[in-house]
Amino acid sequence: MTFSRREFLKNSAAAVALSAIGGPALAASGPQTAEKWVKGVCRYCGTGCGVLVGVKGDKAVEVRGDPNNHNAGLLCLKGSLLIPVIYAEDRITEPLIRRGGKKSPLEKVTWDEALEFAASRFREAIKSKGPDAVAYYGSGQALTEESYLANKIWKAGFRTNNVDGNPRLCMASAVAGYLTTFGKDEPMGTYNDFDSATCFFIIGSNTSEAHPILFERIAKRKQSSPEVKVIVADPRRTNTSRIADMHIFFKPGTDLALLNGMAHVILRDEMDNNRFHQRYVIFMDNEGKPKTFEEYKAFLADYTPAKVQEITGVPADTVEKAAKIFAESSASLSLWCMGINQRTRGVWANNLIHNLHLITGHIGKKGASPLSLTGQPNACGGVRDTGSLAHLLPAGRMVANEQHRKEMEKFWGVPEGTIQPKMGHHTVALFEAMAKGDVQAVFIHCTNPAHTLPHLNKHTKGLETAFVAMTECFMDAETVKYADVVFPAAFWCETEGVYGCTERRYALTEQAIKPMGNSRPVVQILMDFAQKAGVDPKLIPYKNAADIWEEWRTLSKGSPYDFYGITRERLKKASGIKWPCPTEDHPGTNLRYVRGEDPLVPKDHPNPISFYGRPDGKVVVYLRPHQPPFEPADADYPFVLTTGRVIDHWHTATMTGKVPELKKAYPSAYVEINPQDAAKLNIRNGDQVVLETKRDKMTFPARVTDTCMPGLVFCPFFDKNKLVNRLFHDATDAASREPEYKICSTKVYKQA
Ligand code: MGD
Ligand code: MGD
Ligand code: SF4
Repeated sequence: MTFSRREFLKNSAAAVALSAIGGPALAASGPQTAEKWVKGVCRYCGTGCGVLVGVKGDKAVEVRGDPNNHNAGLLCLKGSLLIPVIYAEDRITEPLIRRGGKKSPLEKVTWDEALEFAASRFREAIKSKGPDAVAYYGSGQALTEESYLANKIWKAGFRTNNVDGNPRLCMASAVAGYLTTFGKDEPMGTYNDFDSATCFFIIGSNTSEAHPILFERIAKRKQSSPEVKVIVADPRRTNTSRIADMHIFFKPGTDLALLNGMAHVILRDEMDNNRFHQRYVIFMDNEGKPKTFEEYKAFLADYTPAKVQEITGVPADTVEKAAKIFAESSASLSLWCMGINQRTRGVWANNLIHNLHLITGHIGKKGASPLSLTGQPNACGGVRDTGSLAHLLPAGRMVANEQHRKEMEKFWGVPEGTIQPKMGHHTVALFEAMAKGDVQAVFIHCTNPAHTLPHLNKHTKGLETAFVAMTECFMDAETVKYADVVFPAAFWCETEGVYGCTERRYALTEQAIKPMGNSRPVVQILMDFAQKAGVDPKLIPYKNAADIWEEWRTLSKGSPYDFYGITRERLKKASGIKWPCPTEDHPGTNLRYVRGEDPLVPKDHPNPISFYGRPDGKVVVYLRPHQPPFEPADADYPFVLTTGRVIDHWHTATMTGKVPELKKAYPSAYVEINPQDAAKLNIRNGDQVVLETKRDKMTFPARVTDTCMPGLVFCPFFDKNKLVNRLFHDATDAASREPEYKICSTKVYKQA
């Protein structure tokens, strides 16, 4: 769809107006027509707001915020407008197959035929090329029971570790960051910390648009306590900055220098917490070699504020001030998201945020924590905790660790040696392997890779080449174009299952209404498919999702992820419980690793904090130098292109695009460009502007705004008619393999 300049300007105004009411937060309200209310979790972001679904007859009619969950009854606009998504016209309600290959039309068939069609192709692939010829590509939006089950079917049933998913595009750097610093994934803090923090250090997160209800809580805290300081570090002046005391504008991709610069100032001015780091911290270089505190200080000598100014463009005195506010506040809370994770040095950037907390002791007490914001509603609980990635096994275990494999083989009742010692393909490698024919059949669940993978021109070849079976609810998802089989999935409150959000909170969505048409719950689809594909039925002995939860809860017992006390019955009553929670009478944990709070720390432990994630009980401060992004701007491609979200759309807009209020706010993609750059290039608001990268070129209408710093342009990625990922490279972080969606170089010019 193309818009005239006039229409574009009109719609931009609508977007601003709607966002002004939609974010921060709304208490969802509407006509009280519901006959009953069923408890659940919002379908969208990793904030994990509790909802109540109002049901009348056999229909869902209304969504409200759950007053008993952390969101205290509030929902943002898209959360409160979930009902029209359920009843969207393009819901897929029958199984579909393409009999004659990728170019043939999708035809309605019976469940049996669709399942057999997919299963036979998986059997053939395994027979001809072995278990690694098949793969599962999942999602941080899948229910926990679905991800746990798929992980078991593929790793223990098919015997391949080719299990990955969109959390690789999202949280992988945060996972590797926590693992390297603390020895175990998942944060130690919770949203309760928002109510005690006196400094919010928000870096690479547009909290106001991507986690609106959390932003609302920060804004309230600041309003009620004038001593609270908010620092926002972002190369864009987003809506989040409007409550900031200090906005640190810096060149994209230079965070490592900024963070080291802040650490330099903290140590130079002796604002560190010597007692804390002497007791709990060890220092290491990139090769894992131990270093002394003195060596760390010497390493930081390269990051004087003046030097940091040269690298980042941040005035030296701003670096000084930010370091001082962070160190001297009574409780500093860091929040970060994709501006940090989606980077070729995303893991290092995570480590350097942890460093600030570990040298100052801003950790393990109320309000003080490095709290990585999770994007999807169940990336934490469903994928990270269940270990549904190519290198992981459940509850913090690793594929490469023989002992961990043996533990899982014993628990799953399969012979020793069943789980392969070699890691599976991470996402980018998986789609490359599909294009080469090494992976011949893939099962895609609850994600839309044909829209969201980086370097789309390259990676859609994988979808064109491999046999693709997928679950989906909506016909307009781009990946459906490449599907050989589409299994119609029950949507959100048409089925039941657990989500685990940013703060280690597990919460149950209960089934409120029947699945639409012939669609089915995905645990049922996975079990039927696996049986037909030849997986031993003993591996899948479940009647329903509750049985799977029971197994997973039991598996967590005694592990550092212990949530054995979170039974299905408790989840039905409570609006979420935070693990660790080892017994049924345990209320859940706010401050992980803290004696007297975390049940996994013995009450008589000699230290107030026990970092039990690592065998030596210590945490690591890393000496990580600044490194530039993969593709910085240069003379030929002089701008940096960055991509991200808008408040009213969820990723590929297959859901939010169905809601008129949301669609009207953001009907199509655009490019934000700084007024100085626009003036130089003679670009006016609404003009068609070409972005040309080394991969492709595309045209977008311009929004001339000082949101972006000069030299930077921003495009949202929700619009299927303007697949901005065609412009991107697919360079990944060396450790986490997360792509650098935040930075590529581009030419910018007005369309002739
Ligand atoms: P993004 O828009 O991807 O959102 O949530 P966020 O990460 O908050 O990017 C965050 C910020 O990174 C942007 O403001 C951008 O300017 C900044 N940035 C770009 N380059 C750099 C850099 O070099 N350094 C730093 N420090 N910052 C940089 C993402 C989160 O949102 C995720 S992961 C998901 S899966 C969810 N998706 C989602 C959605 O699709 N729509 C809405 N409305 N909310 C969502 N919530 C979740
Ligand atoms: P979604 O739109 O969330 O995007 O990328 P995707 O996961 O690919 O896809 C979810 C799909 O599941 C949709 O097609 C939806 O219709 C379908 N669906 C919805 N509900 C259900 C359900 O109940 N069951 C089933 N089976 N299907 C359902 C997200 C990904 O994008 C992420 S997480 C990140 S962090 C990356 N961010 C990012 C970025 O910042 N910039 C750029 N340029 N690209 C990015 N790509 C990544
Ligand atoms: Fe849903 Fe996130 Fe909005 Fe909460 S903040 S209502 S979880 S989209």
